[in-house]
Amino acid sequence: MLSHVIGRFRRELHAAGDAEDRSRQVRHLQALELRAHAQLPKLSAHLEALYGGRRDLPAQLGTLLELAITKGLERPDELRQLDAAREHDPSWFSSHKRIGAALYVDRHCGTLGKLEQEISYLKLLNVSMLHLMPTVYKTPEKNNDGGYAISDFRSVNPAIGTMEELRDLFATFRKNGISPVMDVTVNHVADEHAWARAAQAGDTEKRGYFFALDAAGRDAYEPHLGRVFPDIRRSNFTWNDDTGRYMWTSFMSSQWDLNYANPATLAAMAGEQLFLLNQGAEVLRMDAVPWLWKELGTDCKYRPQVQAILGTFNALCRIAAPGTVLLAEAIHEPERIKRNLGTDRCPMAYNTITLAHLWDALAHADASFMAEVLKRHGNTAPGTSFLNMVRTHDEMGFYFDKESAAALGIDLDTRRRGLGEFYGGGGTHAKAQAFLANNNSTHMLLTGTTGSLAGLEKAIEAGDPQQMDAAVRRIRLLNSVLLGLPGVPMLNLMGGDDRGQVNDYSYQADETLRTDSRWVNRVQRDVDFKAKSPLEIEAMDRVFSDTVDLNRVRARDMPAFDAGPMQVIDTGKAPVLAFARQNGQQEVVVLANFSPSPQKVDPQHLRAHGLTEAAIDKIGANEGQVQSVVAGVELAPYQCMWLVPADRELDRSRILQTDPA
Ligand code: OTU
Repeated sequence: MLSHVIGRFRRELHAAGDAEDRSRQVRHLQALELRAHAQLPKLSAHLEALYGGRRDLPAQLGTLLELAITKGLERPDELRQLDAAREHDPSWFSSHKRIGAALYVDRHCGTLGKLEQEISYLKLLNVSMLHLMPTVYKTPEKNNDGGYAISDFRSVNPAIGTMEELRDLFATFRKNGISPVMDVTVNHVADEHAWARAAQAGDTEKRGYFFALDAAGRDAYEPHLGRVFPDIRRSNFTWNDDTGRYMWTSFMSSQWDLNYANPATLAAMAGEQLFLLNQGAEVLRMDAVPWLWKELGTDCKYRPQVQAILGTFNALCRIAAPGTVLLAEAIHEPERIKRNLGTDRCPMAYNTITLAHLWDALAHADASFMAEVLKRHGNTAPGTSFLNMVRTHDEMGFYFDKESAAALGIDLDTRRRGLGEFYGGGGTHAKAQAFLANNNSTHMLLTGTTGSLAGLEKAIEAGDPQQMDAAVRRIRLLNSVLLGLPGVPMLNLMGGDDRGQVNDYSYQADETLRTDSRWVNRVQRDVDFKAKSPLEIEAMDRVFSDTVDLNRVRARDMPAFDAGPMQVIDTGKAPVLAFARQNGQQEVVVLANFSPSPQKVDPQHLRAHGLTEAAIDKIGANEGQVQSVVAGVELAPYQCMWLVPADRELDRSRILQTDPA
């Protein structure tokens, strides 16, 4: 099959273009053939899992190979060079120098042109991976789910810029070592997408990309399905007059689920992904992956075929654009999100452990649950990486590992109800909004920015410097742990986390947004100090300075935070999370006090990790100061330390001095 496909391309190339271009393309075709040959066994296995038994399976394989080769030949030279460089650096996306961030262009600075002027800001934060939220695409005017109802992956929202400006911005990012991340809503497209419009106009081929059910079909599936937005959506299906059918809409009514039982859908979506990669996107965020395969009588989530779909997308990217990576987005229990994570699926995946446990440990002043989960799920296989966040643009997802909870005798419903009360009940430093009374479990889902959840909003309202200080320390603690865990840390600029921005309640006055409280943590960037109290300005300054400092130390001084394992350390102190990281160059012990009281860590727990006599806290107030650990380590309230053995570190820092960063 492959040689047939390649042969056709070779013949076409020999008949086209000038001699120099022809030899360049023929050489690249050879590289593409080698990559395709390497991916063929996996690609064939994935298609067998999806479409085994279909007589046209070989033809489907041929279609996908042709797609990958075509897009590979279209790939610009500069991106081919990036591919070549990264084929020898497979962990390009997961080194300690990798720090991510995510923002809404419209809410952060307005346009792509203005974002280009923020390169120095991003470099000050040591951001080297930037997710442009999907409002950057052409989407329906209303009911577009914050950009996650995409009408055209090949058009930019005209209010934000043009596709040409986006390509130019990606090139500027590349020159500055920033990898662009773009969303691909692999589960659905907007009802205004060309495929949906064609289906509505009677195109039966495009209608086959979707689920267009009669009432009986809808009633057969519905009873087994959960509902993502139970308070906003009464059903997983939406009647459409033009198709005369109920369209499958797991999310908002404008988001039509795609039908991957139809191989044409798979090929079409793969084409959109390879298009985006050839514009210069380097990471594709595969949205809502659990929902990708529907099976009657099931809840249609995490079906085994999902991995085959992701594996197919990954194989095609490895052929056409090997210097890129797929990121699986799913917010569920660690065991389930790790099913999407693999070098033959998505090498990166959202990490729900940080999203749930950083806040759980803070609420309980107790990190033992987090430690238990990290022991089981904190590490990922070689060649893969978590994306670690304190918060995202969505609701807080308290998805906990059941085994770890059982091991500690934790009742999860009680735990979740307690967190709902702590963060949303109004009786603590936190200020969160209810998102939905989630009918799938007994806990209320919550929304809120890091600043408001950590206590900044209430401290500023109260004009209370002590509360403000505690809130700033909590935010520093969360970020210090995030930056030290295995994975790529993602700074949530969508919620203003670089500057401790608090909840933005303006959505409540917007008819089209007011039922979706996730908008409370999707803030308009607010750096207008005129309207702020001195206390709020001081808080923003401290959070920003902490963020800059922590990111700089990680990116510059912490090779032990490269992709690689962590080892949880039992210190006997429940409020303290302790773990060791090491690679050939450096050994680090991270100690994090999640309580408002000082905690002392006994030296016996440190010796096994190289900390016997003296240590340097790389994020200490006096960076580089040597401190004795013979008598143990004292942690102030909410303090985190990155401890390295002083003797080895001093040697290393001498090397650093001769080797300009
Ligand atoms: C994802 O949602 C996006 O992050 C949300 O912003 C979108 O609304 C949604 O997909 C549809 O595109 O984990 O895997 O609970 O937070 O569905 C899907 C609601 C997700 C979303 C959740 C999330």
